[in-house]
Amino acid sequence: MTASTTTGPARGQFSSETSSSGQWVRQGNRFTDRITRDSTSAPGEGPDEHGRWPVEAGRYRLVVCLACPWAHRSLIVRGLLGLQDAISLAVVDPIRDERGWRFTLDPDGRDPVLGIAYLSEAYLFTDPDYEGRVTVPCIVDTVTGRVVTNDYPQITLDLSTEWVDHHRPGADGQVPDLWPAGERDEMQPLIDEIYADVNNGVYRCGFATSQEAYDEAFDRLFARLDVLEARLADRRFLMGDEPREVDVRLFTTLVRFDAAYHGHFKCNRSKLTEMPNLWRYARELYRRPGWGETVDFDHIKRHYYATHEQINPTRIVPKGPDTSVWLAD
Ligand SMILES: N[C@@H](CCC(=O)N[C@@H](CS)C(=O)NCC(=O)O)C(=O)O
Repeated sequence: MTASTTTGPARGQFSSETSSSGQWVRQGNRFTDRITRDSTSAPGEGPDEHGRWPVEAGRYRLVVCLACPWAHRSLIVRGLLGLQDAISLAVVDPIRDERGWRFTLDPDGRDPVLGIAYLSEAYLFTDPDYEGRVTVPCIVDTVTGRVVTNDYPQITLDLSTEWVDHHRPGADGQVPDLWPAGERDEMQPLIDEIYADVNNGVYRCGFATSQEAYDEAFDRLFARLDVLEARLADRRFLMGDEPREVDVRLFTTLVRFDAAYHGHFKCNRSKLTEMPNLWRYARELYRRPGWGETVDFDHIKRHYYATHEQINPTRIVPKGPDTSVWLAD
């Protein structure tokens, strides 16, 4: 008899996002406006009638937590496309308190541009009735103080397609095409599978509150990793010789795998270092300009182990694993 049939699903980490069978079901993204080239708003104005804000260098602030894989995507893409001068960056403390993400890494505990101490202030200013989780990444408008978007899959695509006039040679010394029109039809299904089974799959393992839900998420996760392991047997990156958007999305989960998901989320059939092609691939990305320099293992470990109280009530952060393997010969 399994744990869940004897005891029933436990209360979830986020009970409003836990199904009756103990599955983790992620909340939707509340703010889905976009910053686009075809916005009909003038500079300094808010969104047009279609929720499109004007592209303007220096106007918007990207808010990230360095521990968060969804936020990490936008940090990598912003750097690879050389958008650092066009879109400023705010980094929150990896540990949330009962009011959520805090700007405690900044002088006086306030974001110097937005002037707020908690990200929830921007969310509630934008929507006073908002009751969901306040999440990173998000883009905040520095003119009005409103949250434009926390729609993380769209944020990176828009950095590639809508901010082209502000692309500069990025970390790589070039402007990579992360979302080539001719590859999108092949890339999108891969992105969707990786999201369902890997990016979100590790959370479905970690936040499951029944044995069946965990088993199902675990099996799907490693089945998908096996498929990706096979795909990378004869490809340098997922689409070929150059990294693409899909590689950004897989990398941000892989780089957290051994440090957080293997132990904290019980994703422990194999370590990343035990899957040779995925390990070769992740390490190669890590060593490229604009990738490894965005990884903060201290923030990653402290965030996961010290934030999810129901999974790790002692909040003890493990000393291992040895992350020097990422750069070792
Ligand atoms: N926006 C998505 C994904 C982004 C996300 O989950 N970010 C996490 C950090 S990795 C977050 O901000 N969590 C805040 C919380 O759980 O209160 C969501 O709502 O689930």
